[in-house]
Amino acid sequence: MSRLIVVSNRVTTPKAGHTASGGGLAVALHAALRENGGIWFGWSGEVTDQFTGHINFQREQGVTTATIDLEEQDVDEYYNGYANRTLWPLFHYRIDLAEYEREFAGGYERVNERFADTLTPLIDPADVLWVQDYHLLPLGEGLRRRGAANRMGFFLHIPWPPRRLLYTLPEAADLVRTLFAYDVVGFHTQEWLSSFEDFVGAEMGAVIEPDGVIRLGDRTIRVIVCPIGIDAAEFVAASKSPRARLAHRQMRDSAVGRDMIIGVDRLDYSKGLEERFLGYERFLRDHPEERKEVFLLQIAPPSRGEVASYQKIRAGLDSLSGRINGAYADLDWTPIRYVNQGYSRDVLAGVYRAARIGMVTPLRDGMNLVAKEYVAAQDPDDPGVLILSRFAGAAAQLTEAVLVNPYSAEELSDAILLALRMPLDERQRRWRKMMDNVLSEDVGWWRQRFTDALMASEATPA
Ligand code: ADQ
Repeated sequence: MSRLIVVSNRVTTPKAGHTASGGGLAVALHAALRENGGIWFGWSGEVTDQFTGHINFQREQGVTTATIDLEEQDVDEYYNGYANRTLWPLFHYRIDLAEYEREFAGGYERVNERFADTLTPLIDPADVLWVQDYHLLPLGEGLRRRGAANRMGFFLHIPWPPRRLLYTLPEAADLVRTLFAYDVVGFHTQEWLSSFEDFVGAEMGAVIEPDGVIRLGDRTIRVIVCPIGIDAAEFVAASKSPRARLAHRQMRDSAVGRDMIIGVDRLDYSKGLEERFLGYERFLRDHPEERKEVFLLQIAPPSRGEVASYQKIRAGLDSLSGRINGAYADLDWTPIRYVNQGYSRDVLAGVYRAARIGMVTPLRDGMNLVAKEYVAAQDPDDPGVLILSRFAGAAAQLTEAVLVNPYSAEELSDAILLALRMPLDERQRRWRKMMDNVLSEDVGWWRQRFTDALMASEATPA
């Protein structure tokens, strides 16, 4: 069996009771790496004065992590710059927020070259490489230039934007061309994959063949739809843990008979938090009789605080939640409980279980794992209702959710009312179908599906 090398921007190790986001991904990748005696390569998260290319190896639970430190300028231009101020907004359809600075593009290229330089000596001819996400689009091309003839795959965790939006990026075609260095490229949904085909077909003259084969010049890649899941068994177990039970009881006690609506999201403009608050406000305004029967608990730990658009969204939410609470709160009732903290998975699972409604309403989301976690944590005898944005990748699988357009306050308000009134048998029927999907297409399934496609591909060396 070949050794697997996973590469991602950050290397994270799963720890019991951790609060870091992407925990499920870390667990899944660790499992794959353990099976194949693999390496996980990426940035340590640390900053150094002068980049040396020194690799820090660590071995934990059968997995080797190999990390490098970056310079401050790298972090500014590559991570806070090109990744989070250029590609992230653009790929989430927010060209109004995307910043196109040559410095950022230069820093992105430099760091991808640094990754390629330091990784190349670690690669054996039989290794299989799997590169993760938008931070490292051109890495495969850099490795090929240095002679790597290995099987290489790339997975994109965020949406692929429509052709006309992507074209606003000055170096779009050059950047997208680098993806043809891989053998397999994976997306969460058919929609993202189709947008990719549309771009490379219409703007770059690539030839789209049946079965996901795409040719560009002398390069051939395979594109696949490979939706990520959660570690469902672990999450179900977490929802029954003593900490989850305690959190569940505390939430129920503090709800004093009211129905809880839960939202859990990184504080990010793509998650539709302002629109969610406005939809909830609309519900309160239009249904005075329901007011004290519900409350919204929104958990949103701050992320990417060095980027101005994130400071802005944070300030916007502070003021919006304050305004709504100011307008509607009473001595014995606060309509929105807004919390900016991270919680352990056990506690989150208990909180999800206590919520009558899970509200997951991103404006755009590659997949959205919170939707799946909410489903996995429910009590089968008395499950809650998932309200899910049509614009999350998860909507392609969780078709039994109450699907909404997150831009419409009216639709959100209607969905809340529908969910509150939904009879038990309908809740159970919808939940069962969603749960079947969450259990069968879990994170292990995702990883297997991708690595199978990669192993079945012909390595197409440089
Ligand atoms: P994210 O944008 O981070 O991931 P998501 O898929 O929802 O979005 O995952 C967030 C994770 O963070 C979840 O596991 C959630 O439980 C956790 N989390 C959020 N708030 C938390 C809190 N307060 N405390 C503890 N944990 C918290 C990106 C893409 C997604 C895609 C994933 C995986 O944007 O679309 O689903 O990668 O591919």
